[in-house]
Amino acid sequence: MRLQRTTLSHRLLSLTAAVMLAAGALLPASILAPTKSILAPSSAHAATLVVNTLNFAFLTDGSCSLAEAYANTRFNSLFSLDCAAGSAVDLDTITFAVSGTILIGAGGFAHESFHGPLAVDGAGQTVVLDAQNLGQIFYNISGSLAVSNLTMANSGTLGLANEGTLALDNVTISNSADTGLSNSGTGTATVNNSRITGATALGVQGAGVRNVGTMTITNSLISGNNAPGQWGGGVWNAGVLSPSTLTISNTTVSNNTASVGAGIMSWPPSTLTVVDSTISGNAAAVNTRAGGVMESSRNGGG
Ligand SMILES: [Ca+2]
Repeated sequence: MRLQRTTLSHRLLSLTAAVMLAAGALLPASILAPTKSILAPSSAHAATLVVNTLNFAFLTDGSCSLAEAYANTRFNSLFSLDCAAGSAVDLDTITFAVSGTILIGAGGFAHESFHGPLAVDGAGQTVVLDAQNLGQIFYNISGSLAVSNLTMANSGTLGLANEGTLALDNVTISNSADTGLSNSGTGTATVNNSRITGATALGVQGAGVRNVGTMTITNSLISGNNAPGQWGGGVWNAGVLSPSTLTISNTTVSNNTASVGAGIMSWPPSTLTVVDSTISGNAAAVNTRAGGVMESSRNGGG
């Protein structure tokens, strides 16, 4: 898995670079020959970058696209003149002035600590970021990423991968080709009021949620995820380098499938705490007694 994520990171970074390269011909000469004032990390204060077009493309046309907002937060500068500048130090927030579906394709966004903290918030709009089964929309390699009030659909790989500090609020991650939400490394993820549905694990444990870090899930739904031939259809919780910790409260884990541990599968010495939650309708194909919650060799009902 580590190798897979490293490869993915490079892929996402390359894609971002490709977007920049493709956009080069459209950029003013002053940006094509960058000066320190343009591309060096900026000390600018916290910025709000307002996406006002559903066209994802990097195009200097007076409209701020999501690709351009990404670039400005990534380079902590005014890389695109169509959006506000980003900051390397203070929180950048990407908001939306339009509702609809933004076709991301393979143009996913890898966030790292040196980009500065980032929030992407669809509040006030109905925003769907659609990867069209091609790429991954967000990969938080390090640093702080908060995503709220939007849908991430049809990832071609992991729905959202986190190895830093991640906060999700009122987010839907649907129909991912691999695990919906993956938290690994030293990652800490906090999930509130969110839905993770329709993911299919590709040869790994954990279809809906895969936690090998520290994660809290509250007031959420994990449903309709499938781990064919694997363990943990709804949730997989296990530490690789150190025990993981997962707390689930006021959450429904339903109608997930796997070979074993269809609802939730936790592997000691990792810690799983489930409070005031509903575990129902999960189906294990191999160990049919382990449909709901399973911890190591112990069978669970539900
Ligand atoms: Ca533009």
